[in-house]
Amino acid sequence: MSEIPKSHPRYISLMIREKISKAMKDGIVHETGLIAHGRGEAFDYLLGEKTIPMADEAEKVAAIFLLIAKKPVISINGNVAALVAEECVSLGESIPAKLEVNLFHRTQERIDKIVKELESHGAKEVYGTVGDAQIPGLEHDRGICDKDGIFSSDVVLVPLEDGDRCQALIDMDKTVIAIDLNPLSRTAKNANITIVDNVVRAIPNIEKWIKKLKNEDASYLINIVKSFDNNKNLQDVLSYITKKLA
Ligand code: PTJ
Repeated sequence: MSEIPKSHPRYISLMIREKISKAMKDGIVHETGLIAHGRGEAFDYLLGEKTIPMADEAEKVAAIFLLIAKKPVISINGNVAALVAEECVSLGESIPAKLEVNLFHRTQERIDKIVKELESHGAKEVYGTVGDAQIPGLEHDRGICDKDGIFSSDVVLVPLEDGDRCQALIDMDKTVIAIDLNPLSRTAKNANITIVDNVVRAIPNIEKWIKKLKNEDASYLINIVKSFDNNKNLQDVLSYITKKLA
């Protein structure tokens, strides 16, 4: 990695770029993942590169859905593995939830590399290598998934998602929690719970909420979920950004 002095005003953002760039050279991130990252950076800049209150609220609700789920799964792609592999393993253990590698640009080589990356951070079992099921309505490799993983899940956490798969999972009656810095994306609009935050902040913050809420009474948790309105939350995010620009 190139040397970036800690005193640089954009140190964190530049370090994240370095991670993505290295992971692309290592074959974990697809080259278009760099473009996706750049788009994310632009939206993160508009948010002030911090977890805004609406994101924190969505992260809390996401934690509750993951806690009350019977078969929760965290979907992992190249960018997520590059940025938060360790944090996803830790989140999976805290819920507990399965991890499944599910790629837009699917190759066996990338799947194997991402599985190894997750295992190097302590993952004991990673789904996504079998590919013995198909998400209905998706005519693309991204529809391939594991029968014992995403296919039979009830709640799926999908960081950095493409809109079509998000909708297809909802059509399968799954609850979809999306993490997407772009509040205008199809994924953001389609998901049941949309977290407009950077994965590097969102994943650890969901885990913080898991730990805080794990022993709470079910009726208390259900009341929090009932009072959450995803469309309103997204509108509030857009108002937050526009006020910041004014
Ligand atoms: O690894 P693969 O093969 O599964 O491919 C992954 C990418 C990301 C290339 C693929 O899913 C893709 O093309 O995604 P999109 O359609 O470009 O969408 C990515 C979305 O994630 C965009 O709306 C970005 O704003 C958002 N995004 C990018 N970086 C981050 C992010 N959201 C949260 N945290 C980030 N760090």
